[in-house]
Amino acid sequence: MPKTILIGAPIDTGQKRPGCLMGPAAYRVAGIAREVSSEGHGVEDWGDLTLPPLLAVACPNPAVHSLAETVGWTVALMDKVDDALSQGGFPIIMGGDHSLALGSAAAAAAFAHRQGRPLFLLWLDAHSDFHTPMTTTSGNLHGTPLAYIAGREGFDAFPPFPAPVPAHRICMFGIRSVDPAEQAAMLLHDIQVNDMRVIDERGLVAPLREFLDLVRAEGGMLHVSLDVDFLDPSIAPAVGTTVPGGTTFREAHLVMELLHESGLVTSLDLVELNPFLDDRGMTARLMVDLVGSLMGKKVFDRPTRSK
Ligand SMILES: [Mn+2]
Repeated sequence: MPKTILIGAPIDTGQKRPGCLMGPAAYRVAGIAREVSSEGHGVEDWGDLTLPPLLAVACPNPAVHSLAETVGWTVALMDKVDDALSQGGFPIIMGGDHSLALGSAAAAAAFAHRQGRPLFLLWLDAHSDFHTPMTTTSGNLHGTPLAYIAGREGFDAFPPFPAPVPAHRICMFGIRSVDPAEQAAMLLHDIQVNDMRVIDERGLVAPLREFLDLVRAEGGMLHVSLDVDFLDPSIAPAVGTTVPGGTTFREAHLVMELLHESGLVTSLDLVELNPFLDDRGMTARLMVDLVGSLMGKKVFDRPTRSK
């Protein structure tokens, strides 16, 4: 396992509920570096990114807000995550809202392209995030990264996506909230959607293994984007967009354990944690626990903790 590089992305501008900018600090307080190193992996914390000087950018959709800031964060992340990958590291981007994936996935795509390897995307999220800046009605750009990654039009204000990821290399998991405009576009693009209905019927293991087999067969890199709202709000309340019916504690750990066993994951986003909404750090701790499982920890036989 390559050395883990922690990159703080204190980004709040992809949506309207303040608090995600405290995410990186919460992950550190919850012991993310210790969790990684206790599984025997090297870890470096590169600190938090800062917003570069803003460019003059515009979008014809008047609903879109914080465009210049989101473009700025995207550029900063493209640079820093690429650095981490180029040094042979395993970057974990600690968000920050999901707009950070515009930059982290772009960096992963640029790096994979230079390596001559295909990039795959695993989207663990309640939402499909398949809006473009032109189709969003909320104007919240945290709902757009998958459309950028898939090469949809409407991102003129952003750097061109380095190597758009074809639909068969994108897998959505845990989806249970999709806007009509997104649904139509997803059908058009033929994106594989494992919504909660699929997970109810087939379980997690079979569809996830099918996707991982594909990554392995094509010698791909795998960027995983883990949104807090992938988890059920009863175990992960610290998110601005709770949707009932999310994955359970065990299901989420199982995903991470399968990912660990696959050895295929090359970069990871942790997004949408809003510590201001948390209940005594339970969500931050759960997310850090999930990172532990991705690093190889098994969840069994643990002492009962007092809260
Ligand atoms: Mn999301």
